[in-house]
Amino acid sequence: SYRNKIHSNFLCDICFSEKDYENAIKYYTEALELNPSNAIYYSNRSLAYLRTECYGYALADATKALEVDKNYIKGYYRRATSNMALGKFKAALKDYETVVRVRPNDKDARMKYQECNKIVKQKAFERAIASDETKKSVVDSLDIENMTIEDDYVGPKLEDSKVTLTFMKEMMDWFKDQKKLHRKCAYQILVQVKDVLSKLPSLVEITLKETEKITICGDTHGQYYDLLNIFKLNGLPSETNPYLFNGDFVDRGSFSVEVILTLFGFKLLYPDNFHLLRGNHETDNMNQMYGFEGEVKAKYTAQMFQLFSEVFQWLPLAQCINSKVLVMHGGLFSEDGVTLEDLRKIDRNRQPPDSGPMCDLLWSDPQPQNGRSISKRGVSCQFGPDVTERFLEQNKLDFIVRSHEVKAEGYEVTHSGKCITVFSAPNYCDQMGNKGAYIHLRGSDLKPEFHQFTAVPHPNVKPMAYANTLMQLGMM
Ligand SMILES: [Mn+2]
Repeated sequence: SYRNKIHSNFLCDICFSEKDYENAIKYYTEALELNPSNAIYYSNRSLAYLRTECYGYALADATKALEVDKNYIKGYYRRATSNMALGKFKAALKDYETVVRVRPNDKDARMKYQECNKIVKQKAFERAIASDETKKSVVDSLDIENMTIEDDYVGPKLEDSKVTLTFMKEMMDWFKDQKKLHRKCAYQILVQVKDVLSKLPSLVEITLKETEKITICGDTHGQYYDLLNIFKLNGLPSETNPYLFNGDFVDRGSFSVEVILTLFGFKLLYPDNFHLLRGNHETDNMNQMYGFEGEVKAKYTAQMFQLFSEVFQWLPLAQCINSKVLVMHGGLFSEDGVTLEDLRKIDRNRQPPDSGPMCDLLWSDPQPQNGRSISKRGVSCQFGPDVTERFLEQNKLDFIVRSHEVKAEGYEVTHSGKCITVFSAPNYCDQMGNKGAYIHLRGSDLKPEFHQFTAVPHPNVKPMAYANTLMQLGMM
């Protein structure tokens, strides 16, 4: 009823204006215990799950809302958004279709239907050309040598086609002033880094000497100014100041191009002392929804996005330090018995599959209780302390370091110290109020040492500015 709607919107406003989605979820869960047949509560909790990236739970709640009241229009929108977030575009389209049928004069509904329909058609087209022969690399169709740099470009240029420390410093300052690197230089970096990454194994193994230390950073998600702050606090990367960035460099934050070109530049400058692992956001489906594809198209071209996609496919999936610490973006596996040898053998040059070890490395999350559960995200699984224990024992490891989840303190130690989460995007999406963190590991004892930091200001371009309109906050 109308009164009900006003009432629930009012409650929703209180919870959501504070951006305290965890408490909003708690609140609606309590409300549902008292009144389990309230479609609005399911629908509102679904939105809170969407905001906290629990797309599997969001989908379940939207479905439940529609079971309770199949005429509840918002339920269809929520279910559609959940499916979009999970890359299930056809299922999403069905719900938008329903809304348009019920409300033929609703312009907003029609617009969303058309936007979703466009994606479904585009995906069908992509599948059709993908099955024609093996896909050609963008590299073969580029003539970088003959790209000219216009006289009025006064920004950084590679020196003899090489990335140098001077170039890196100039480029970081250039980006800081919101200026664009010349496309020729961007292409040079991409082609060279593809070559470097493609020569690495899927599981990278490094050894730290007694006196050496490495810095491990988690998700950066296009927060370029926070990345610069990490370098300010912890020193620029160098041969004696090695870094490992653990995936999810792009999407959400609107300075993803700047983040990724900076990270790729350092990979070229210090290939043996600067490490990058793939996250679940270094993938086509995520980039289409969460901004990176849109950002590259806005700042450069669709062709350049294709090349980024090719490079992402060559990012390694895991890294082992001194045969004792295993680092990956997501976590452990849907089945017991996976060995380091299995990880070495993964044929990674592809979009990740829906299941199996490659999917799990990018997508899984730890859980406090033993065993495994269905993923709150709707992809891969959640694994308990016993799963971690068995994996470490079988592979003679001490602990794992993973990222992938925002944490209030920037890091979290779980599974009796054997599963560590690190997240390096402070005040994630300008909303979450969390700290960022990075970890120091020393060769002498491999004991994790945590360093926290807070967000720094950035120019007035909001997160998700380049994301698909259906994923933008006001649209859900
Ligand atoms: Mn992630």
